[in-house]
Amino acid sequence: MKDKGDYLPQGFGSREAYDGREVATNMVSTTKATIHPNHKQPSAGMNQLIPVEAEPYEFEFVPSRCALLIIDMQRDFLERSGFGEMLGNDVSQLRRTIEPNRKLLHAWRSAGLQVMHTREGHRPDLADLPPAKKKRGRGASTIGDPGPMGRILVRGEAGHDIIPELYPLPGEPVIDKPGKGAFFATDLHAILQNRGIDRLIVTGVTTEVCVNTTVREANDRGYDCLVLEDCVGSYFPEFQEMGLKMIKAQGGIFGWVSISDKLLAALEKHG
Ligand code: C5J
Repeated sequence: MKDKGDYLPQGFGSREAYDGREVATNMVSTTKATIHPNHKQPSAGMNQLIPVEAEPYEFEFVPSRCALLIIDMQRDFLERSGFGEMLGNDVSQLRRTIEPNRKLLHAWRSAGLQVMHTREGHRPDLADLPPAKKKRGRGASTIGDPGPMGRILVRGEAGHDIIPELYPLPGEPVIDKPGKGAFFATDLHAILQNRGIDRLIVTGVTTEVCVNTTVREANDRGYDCLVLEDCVGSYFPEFQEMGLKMIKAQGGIFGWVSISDKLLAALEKHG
């Protein structure tokens, strides 16, 4: 059994930082629903209603009640020679989201606002992996098999972890999810409720799969979601386009769509 410190991305985060992380995982129950002492308090401006230019119409939110939810920015999906690329996908379609996410994450943290991360993956014994999910795809390698960065989509493996550029800080919950949606079989809803969150800024990968599923789940639980076009990515350009259209269609049937510059401008103006 590898030591979890072995999985830290090179040059990023210390072993102490990793151990101190607030991890919301289905493998072991270590969730602490407290805000880490390092967490900066948001300024008074962050308690007021802020409008952001968006489609199908303006998105309004109170920043202190809104979490940045970053979906599955995992090494196996995004890195060159990861599992995604091994399947023949063009990872540059996802990698273009790294820099806008990095800028947004920096601004969000600097304003003392809440950040949460998710990772798709399974227990090492695959007890939470539905046989149907394992079988589907029919590729030579599938979930649980050895991949370029450890066992594919298995918790604790290098490829399952979050890319160094967006690595979670202590106090930022990491939601380990066995499904596509971040609410299924996780404690995300409880954490959001405990923290008084009613709006989500959703970013990450992939637009039509885990981002869309999570936005739909959030919508059914009463959250308003803003999805940032430049901060979400798909291996398939046509799915990127349609995935976003589906969210904002019919007067915002699942939520709103904008770009990170517009959100950052709104934060700066009112912060
Ligand atoms: C995610 C996937 N994260 N595409 N997973 O969207 O299988």
